[in-house]
Amino acid sequence: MDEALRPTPDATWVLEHDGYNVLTESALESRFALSNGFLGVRASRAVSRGPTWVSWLGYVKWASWPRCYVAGLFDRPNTEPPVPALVPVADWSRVRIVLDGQPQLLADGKTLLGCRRLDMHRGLLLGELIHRSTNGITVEGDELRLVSLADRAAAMQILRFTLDRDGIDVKLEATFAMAGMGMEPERMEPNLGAWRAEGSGKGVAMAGHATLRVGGAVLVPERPFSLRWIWQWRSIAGQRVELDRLVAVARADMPGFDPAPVAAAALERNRVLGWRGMLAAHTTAWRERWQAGDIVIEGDEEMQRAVRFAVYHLTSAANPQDERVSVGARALTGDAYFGHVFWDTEIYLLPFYTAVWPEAARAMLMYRFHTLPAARAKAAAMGFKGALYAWESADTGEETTPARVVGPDGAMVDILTGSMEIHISADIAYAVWQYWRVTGDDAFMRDAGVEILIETARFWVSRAVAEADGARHIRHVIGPDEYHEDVDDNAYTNVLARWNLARALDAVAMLRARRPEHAAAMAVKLRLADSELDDWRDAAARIPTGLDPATGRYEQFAGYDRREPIDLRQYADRKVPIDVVLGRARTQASQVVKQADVVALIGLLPEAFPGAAAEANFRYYEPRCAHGSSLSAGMHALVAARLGDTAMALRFLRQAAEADLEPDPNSAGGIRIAGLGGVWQAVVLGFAGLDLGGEAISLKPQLPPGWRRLSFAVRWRGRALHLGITGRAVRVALTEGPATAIAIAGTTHQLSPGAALEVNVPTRVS
Ligand code: IFM
Repeated sequence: MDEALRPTPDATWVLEHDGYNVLTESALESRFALSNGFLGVRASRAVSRGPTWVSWLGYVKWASWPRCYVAGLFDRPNTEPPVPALVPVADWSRVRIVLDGQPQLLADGKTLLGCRRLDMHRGLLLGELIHRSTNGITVEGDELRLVSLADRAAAMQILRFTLDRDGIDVKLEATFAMAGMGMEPERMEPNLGAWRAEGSGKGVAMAGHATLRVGGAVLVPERPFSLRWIWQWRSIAGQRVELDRLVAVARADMPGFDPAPVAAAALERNRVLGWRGMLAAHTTAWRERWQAGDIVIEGDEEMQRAVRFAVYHLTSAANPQDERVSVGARALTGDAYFGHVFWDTEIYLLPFYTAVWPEAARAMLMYRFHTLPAARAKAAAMGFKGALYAWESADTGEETTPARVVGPDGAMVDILTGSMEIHISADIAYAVWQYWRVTGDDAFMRDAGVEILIETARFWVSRAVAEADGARHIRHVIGPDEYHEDVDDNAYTNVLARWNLARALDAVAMLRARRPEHAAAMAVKLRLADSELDDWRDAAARIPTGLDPATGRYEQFAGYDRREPIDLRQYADRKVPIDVVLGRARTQASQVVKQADVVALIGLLPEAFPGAAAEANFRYYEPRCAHGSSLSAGMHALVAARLGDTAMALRFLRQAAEADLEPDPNSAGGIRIAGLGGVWQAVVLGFAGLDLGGEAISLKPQLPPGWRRLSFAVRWRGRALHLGITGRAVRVALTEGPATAIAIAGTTHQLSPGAALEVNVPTRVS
C-alpha cells in the first residue's frame, strides 16, 4: 500500500469502521464526513449506486445518503413547506466497476473487508476494500478522499486496486452523479459542468480531471458525457490499477456571474500540484490547525479521541475566507435543518473559534453583519424596531423557519420558534462582545460589532413594553427550553436582553470616547439620539429577570414553578425523548426542561449568579432537564465543572461526546456540531476554567477523575499561549505576542515571551 494511504498510526487520531449496516450507515456517513467550510462530502462508499433506501414498512428511510455540499448554495427546492435549503451538488466520489459485464454492487458477492477510517490528523477519509464477486473474482483496494484545507475549492480521490484474475474484461467508470433538487444544467463540457438553482438563481460549477494507470501505463478514457470517464481493459492478476480524480468547485451568488472560469482555474492550479502536492498542502494545513486547536488529554484515551473528533469537525466546518456563510446546525455533513444557521453558532461554536481561530469567528460574525438588513426587516414586519435575527437563517438572513412540519405522529405541527425564539438577537450580541473582548479586534467592533449591538438593543426596547406593574415584560416567547412555548419573561431571554442593552450602551460610550468622528457618523447613519439611550437604560433596569433575591434562584419563566414537577429518574431507561413518553400537552404543563436554559445562562453570564446562586440554580434545574437536544449535555458539563462537580461534569461530557460517536439515528442527518462545540467548552472553559473575557487571562482548573494532564493552545489579544494542567501544577508558555498577566487560581502572574511559567496549584483530580 502507498504510504500516503496508511492512516496515522496513533489510534487517538483515527476512527475506524468495518462493514455496512443498514441501520447505522447514514449516521456513519455523517460522522466520517469531510469538509473545509466550503465543500462538504459525506463518507458514503465510493462503489455504490447512490442513495439507498429502506421502505418495506411503507415509508422511506435512507440507509445510505451520499451527498456533497457547497456552503451558501441555497435554493427553494421542493420542501414542504417551501423554505430555502442547502442544495446538494454532484456526488464526485462515485465509481462503478464492471467485471465481465457484471456491475460490482457491494450488495452482491461477499465483502471480506469494507473498512472506512477517518484520519482526523490529516483530514482524510481512507477506505480499504476486499470484495469477492458472485463469480469469484476478488477486488482488493484502497481509497483516499479529501477536501482540501489548503485550497477550499479543491477535492480529490485516489483509488488503488488489483484483481486476482487474468483475462477479465474490466470497465471502470468515474462519474459525477447529479443530485437533482432543482439544479438546472447550464453548461456541460467534458471536464466541466455548471448548474443554476431554479429558485434562487445561485450557480455552481464543478470541474474535474481523472486519470487511470493500469500496470503503470496511462489508459485513454471514453468520454461519452460531461464529467464521466470510462476505461476498459483486460485484467492481469495482481496488476495495479490507479485512479486519480481531482475536483474543483466554484459558487455563483448572482444570476449574472459565471462560476465556470473560477472552477476551471482552481482545477488547473491543483492539476499542476498533482495529487501528492495537493495531499502535502492539505496535510500541512491540517497540521497548522491542529497546532492551534488540539487538546491533549492524558489518562483518558476515550475522551482524547472524542475531543479530537469535536475539534476535527469544528475545524472542518469553518471558512475564514467567506463572510457570506456561517455554520449550519449540521455543518456540511447532512441535510437535517436544511443547512440553516441557529443560535448554535454564536453560543456553542463561537467560543471555540474565538479562542482558537479568530479569523473564522470574525467571518461568522460578519455573516451576521451582512444579514442585518434582513434582521431589521423581520423586526419591522413584526412591528418592532431594530434587528430581530432569524431563528433559522440561510444565505440572506431572512427567517427560514418552516411555519409547520409533519410531526412524528403524522399530524401537522405549528412551529412557533421562528416568531417566538427571540433570544437569538441577544445571543448574537453576546458573541460579538465576547469576540471583541477575547481578540481585541477594535476594527471589527467599530465597523460591524457596534452596529449589531445597537440594532439588537433597539429591538429589545421596542419589544419590552412597560406595563401597569411598572415592569417591561417580554411576553410570548420561547426560551432555549423549547418544550415550553409562548411563555412570558423567560429568564434566559430577559437577562440576556438586559445584558445586550448594557453592552450596547458601553459600546456607544466607548466609540464616542475613542473614535468621536466615527460615533458621530454612526449616530447619523442609524439616526441614534441621546434620548434613545435613556430608554435603553430604562429597559435594562426594568425588564424582569425572575430572580428571587431570597433564594438567588431564577424562575425559568413566569409561572414555571407552578407547573407539574416530574421525577425524571422514573424515566431513566427511556429510549425516546421525554415529550414522546409524556405526550406534548403534559410535557408543556410540566417542569421538564428540554435543554440547558437557566443552566445555559449560568454558563454564559456567571456574574449574574453571585455567591451560591450558581450552585442553587444548577442543583434546581439539572434534575429537571431531560436533555432533549444535543446542545444540552455539554453546557451542563461546563457548568458542573466550574462548580467543581468534576464527576458529574465528566458524565455529561461523555454524554455530549457520544451523541455523534455512537450509532445514534439522530446523526443520520448530519453531525450535531453545536454539541461538539459544547464538548470543547466543557473541557477548556469548564475543566481548565479558562476565562478570556476579562482584562487578563484567568485559569481555575479542576481536572476530572482519571485525567493526568490536560493541555491545549489558545489565542488572546494577538498572543498565542500553550497551557498544560496536571493534578499539581499549571504550565503556561507565551509562544507569540507581548508580555501579559495571567491569573491562575486567583493569583496573578506575569508571562514573558518565550519563557514558560510554572505554578504549583492543587487542581483536584479525585
Ligand atoms: O438550535 C437548536 C435548538 O436549540 C434545539 N433544536 C435543534 C436546534 C438546531 O440545532
